[in-house]
Amino acid sequence: MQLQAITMPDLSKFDHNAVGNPNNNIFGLPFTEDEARLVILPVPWEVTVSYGASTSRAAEHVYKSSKQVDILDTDGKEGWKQGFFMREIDKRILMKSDYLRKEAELYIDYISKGEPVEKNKFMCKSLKEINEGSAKLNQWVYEQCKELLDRDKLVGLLGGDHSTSLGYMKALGEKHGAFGVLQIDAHCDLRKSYEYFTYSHASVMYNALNEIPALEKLVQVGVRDYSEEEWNLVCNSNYRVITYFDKEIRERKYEGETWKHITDEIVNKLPNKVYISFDIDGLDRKLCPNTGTPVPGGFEIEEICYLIKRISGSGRELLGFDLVEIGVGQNDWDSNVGARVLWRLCNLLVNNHS
Ligand SMILES: [Mn+2]
Repeated sequence: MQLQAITMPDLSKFDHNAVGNPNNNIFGLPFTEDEARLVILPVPWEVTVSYGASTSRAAEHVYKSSKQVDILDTDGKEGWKQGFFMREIDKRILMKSDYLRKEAELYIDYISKGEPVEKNKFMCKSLKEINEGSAKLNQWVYEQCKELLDRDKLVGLLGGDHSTSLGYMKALGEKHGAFGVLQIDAHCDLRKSYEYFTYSHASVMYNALNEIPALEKLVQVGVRDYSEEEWNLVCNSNYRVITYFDKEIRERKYEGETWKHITDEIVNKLPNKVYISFDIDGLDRKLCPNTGTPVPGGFEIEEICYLIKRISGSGRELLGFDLVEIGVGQNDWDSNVGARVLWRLCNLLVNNHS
């Protein structure tokens, strides 16, 4: 592979304590894509969401809120100086998502009344269109991520719903071989074609396990809402899937175990290469009030950052991350929190590689 010449960004005129220059990119940083070590790929897609919609608009809101984040890498290494850059939101993807979302709403409404899909030609056509559109989206994400990885960029995917990260995980598997996924989530996302949507947000890890042989271990933390089908899949996975339920973690803490002790155990379950799939609903709802499928319970941001730092500290390689299911509400609280989580993830990823 030919390595491209790395253009070092000139930060001499950049005052990170000053008011943000509106012409700058995410977090008010002055990097171009070529200069940036880490590229954020927005994926404005939420066709199969089952409850609250809005996450297809999250990336533009997070981008706006990111300008308010103070540029300080609290984990130490000033990783941001290597450059973060967010690509423009692809309007065609957003429009396609809006169009198919409308079809999905009619379809979900229809099947929720217990009507059989096979008997309704219109519904069959909708379902086909949605499944084909989702497969195309996966291919698009795969191609974008592959191209970035081939240029030796670190990639952070910003959803969109949780289905958006499948293509990215595929590209990583091809590039890196065996790897593990740390999934922070209130849900397992292990349902087989939920509501007959092959690429449902609720099926992303089921599909990843099926379609990505390099994915050797899936470690889920914070799960507190799951079906019997998912529970059986975890139990019969021969430890390919290990789930740390929110309830279990809390009970262990009540019994006096420390988060440090529990994170030691979680880290030890992971292989040497780790991808982080961060569904914002893994956090306490006060931090993501408008996420699509909120559930009581959940983590503080710092608990998750600590876990990721411990993975880094163990010598494991962080391959990349996604941050998905951020909602958009009346005020900018969701995107404000989202931008701060994104900032931490970007720094933790870059610091792992320096
Ligand atoms: Mn999820």
